[in-house]
Amino acid sequence: GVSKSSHRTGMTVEDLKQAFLDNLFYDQGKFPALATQHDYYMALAYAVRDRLLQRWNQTAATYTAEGSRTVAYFSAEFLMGPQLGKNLTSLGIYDRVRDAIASLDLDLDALLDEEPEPGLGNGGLGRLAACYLDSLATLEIPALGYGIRYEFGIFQQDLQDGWQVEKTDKWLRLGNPWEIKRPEWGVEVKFGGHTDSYLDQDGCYRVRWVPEQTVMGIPYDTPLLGYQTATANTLRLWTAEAPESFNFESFNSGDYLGAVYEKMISENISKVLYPNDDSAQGKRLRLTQQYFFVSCSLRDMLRILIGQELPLEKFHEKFAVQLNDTHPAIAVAELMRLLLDEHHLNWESAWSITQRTFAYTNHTLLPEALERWPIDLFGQLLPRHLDVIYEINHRFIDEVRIKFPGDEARLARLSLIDESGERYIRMAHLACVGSHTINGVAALHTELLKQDVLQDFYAMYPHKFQNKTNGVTPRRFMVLSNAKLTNLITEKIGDQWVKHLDQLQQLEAFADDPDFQNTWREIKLSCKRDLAVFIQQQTGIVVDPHSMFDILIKRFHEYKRQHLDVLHIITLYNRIKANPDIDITPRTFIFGGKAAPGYWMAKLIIKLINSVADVVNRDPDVRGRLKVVFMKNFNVKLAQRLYPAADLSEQISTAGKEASGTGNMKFALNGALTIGTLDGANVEIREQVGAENFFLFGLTTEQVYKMRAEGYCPQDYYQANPELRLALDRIASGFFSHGDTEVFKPLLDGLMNHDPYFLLADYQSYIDCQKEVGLAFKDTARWTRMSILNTARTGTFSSDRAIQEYCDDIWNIQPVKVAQPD
Ligand code: 26Q
Repeated sequence: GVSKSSHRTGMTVEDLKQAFLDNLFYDQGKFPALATQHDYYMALAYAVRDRLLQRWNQTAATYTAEGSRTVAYFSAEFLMGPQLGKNLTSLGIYDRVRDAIASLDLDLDALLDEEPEPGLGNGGLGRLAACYLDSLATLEIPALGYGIRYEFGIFQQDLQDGWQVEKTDKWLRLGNPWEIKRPEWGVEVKFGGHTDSYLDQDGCYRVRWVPEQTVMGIPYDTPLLGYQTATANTLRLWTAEAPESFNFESFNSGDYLGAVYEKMISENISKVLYPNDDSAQGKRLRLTQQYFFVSCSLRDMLRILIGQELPLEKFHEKFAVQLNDTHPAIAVAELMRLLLDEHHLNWESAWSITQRTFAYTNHTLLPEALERWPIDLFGQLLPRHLDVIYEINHRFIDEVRIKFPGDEARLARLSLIDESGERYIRMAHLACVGSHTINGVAALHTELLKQDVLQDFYAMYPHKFQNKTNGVTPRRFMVLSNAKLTNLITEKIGDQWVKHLDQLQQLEAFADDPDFQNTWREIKLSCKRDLAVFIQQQTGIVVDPHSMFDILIKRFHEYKRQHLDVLHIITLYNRIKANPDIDITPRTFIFGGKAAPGYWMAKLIIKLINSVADVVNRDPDVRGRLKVVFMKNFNVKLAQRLYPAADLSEQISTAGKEASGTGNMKFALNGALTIGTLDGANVEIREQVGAENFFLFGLTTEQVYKMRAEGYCPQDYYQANPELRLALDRIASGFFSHGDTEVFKPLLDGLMNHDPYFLLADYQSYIDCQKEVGLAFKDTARWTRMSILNTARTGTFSSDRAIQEYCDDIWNIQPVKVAQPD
């Protein structure tokens, strides 16, 4: 067994301190006089990792011995956030480590801040994957997260003159103490070339893929410890390396540079995360990334299966694979290829295993975001998979023909191949056909999938459709990021709520208790003070912690309507300018979020926010009443500072566009009230907290559809609404842009002439609703009661609830107990 020397595993303050000093000397090669803050962070991280390893190995040994059924979560993105604080919380040694570090005259918060953000995702989808891995480990479900170890994660956002500027995210520069490289489990992945057919020894007709290029996939493993359990699951991310014998011809002909060039090309595969979270422009490298990690992962799973002496026919019994959107959907064709060509199963057996293995989660309602690959590009990269997909399609279309005879239009709509113009492969169709279950991520979203986006698949396979409303982990977004609120809740209702978030309901009993309300309010104020200090450090802007903190943080996209919030700010500003004595609830508007680098309109909206901020923050007429702050480089680290300090959560997407949202849940759990549309999970949040504790505005999805069908004319709203006109005219006049009347013209022209996201139609409803918000905030007792009820009633949005539903309804998997180390 493992030796139990206490400097590796001991949990007393003294053990932890010794381990830290030991690592500083032996791992970092430093002594205190030379050590940087980062050295201290690394020394502490390794001390914590040592304490994870026992549990990690114990978990792996248990799963191997028991041959446990395992979830494989396939995702092109995992937005994990920093690991040190999270692991301290999971191990239950946060306070002891703080003391150990303090005894050396160091500050734990400063060390935590040294950890670079592992930004291996764009936003909601990647963060959801991270929350789900946390819940899987906490619920003691055997699970593996499979993805890509991008050398550069999501770009770092800088601002220059109010414009977004992107910088490369070199998160690995100083090393990553959480991962362990496992070169012994490297696998080969092949690309390109052509297929031909041959007769094997038994005279069987077989297809052979003759690929052109090979790369190695090398796994890097990170332990994921559950909250106060012994279960430590694995996040396994793949890096692309050139195989030694990369290009025989180049090597043999003495073309050293040619060989090195090709090495460089193959290492490109895992170089950088695509920074789009919407459009699916068919880039070859993106498809290469997707196939690369999927192929590595499936081969890895086959290795595990065979290692446990299980037959291939049990693949779907050993593993449940969840496809996080269509990014890994090529797995359907790859598993078929592996079973057919490399393991010689017949089509029927291979297809049965494949369909029983996969389940598919859809995350979008935007038709332009559905992934499609041009056939030519696809066939060049994956010629054998193209054949397999044609065969899947052929058999599927026969099935449709039997169910819906004579309906040629339906066949064209359902086909895996889009033949309306240039020919494309439709990845969502491949995922739907190859999976046993298809799920949406909020109740409304799932209904819209069934009635709209995937209606033909719903007609074909109604039994495949399920809803699984998203959830978020309370360990990171409450316990770790909001210690003050956590302690208060635990004082009142005990500590079981952290794993059973429904228990927050017990707080309802205190919603009207004046003492509790006072403490609740003081905690919120204290979180706001902390944020105010940070804002001043970061931006130089002084904000008043007593003002309402009105926060909008998410990726920039027109459908998310950050510019509707801007119209509200300008409206308040105009009211104050017209009537300096007007009574307005003081507000601090806080924005954060990145725009895809090629998304010009989103970048223009960021520029608009910063331009309005410059004017508003400097105008003495509004002093003490309005402040506008754009926090650059929004990421998990920053998010953890913002949710606890929010009074108002802005969830203002056009109805029918946001699949779910998850920030909305993090805000509500931290006691923020929501102003929102009936979109995504807002609908369910409102149901839970009660209509009287939620600020609802805007068109419904049906109204949006109807308006669009009947012809929507945004100009009419502009003409009919003087305040709206004034707000738009202010922008057009150059008031916020030093007299420049051109810069925001594309934005304004878009709104006046098309307004596909109905800002002008929703403007008045939003402004009226914000007035109610302002009044409610002045009534402190009422606001505090509403805030408490938001926390008390949103326990259902825990990712534990979501994962339990996936386990019961999709994966059919049970927990496996791992023995606690002594
Ligand atoms: C696709 C092709 C090529 C390059 C990039 C992409 C790509 C990458 C990321 C497409 C989409 C994404 C991310 C989507 C996403 O984050 N969707 C959000 O998922 C959340 C979790 O379910 C929901 O809460 C949000 O409503 C949804 O917008």
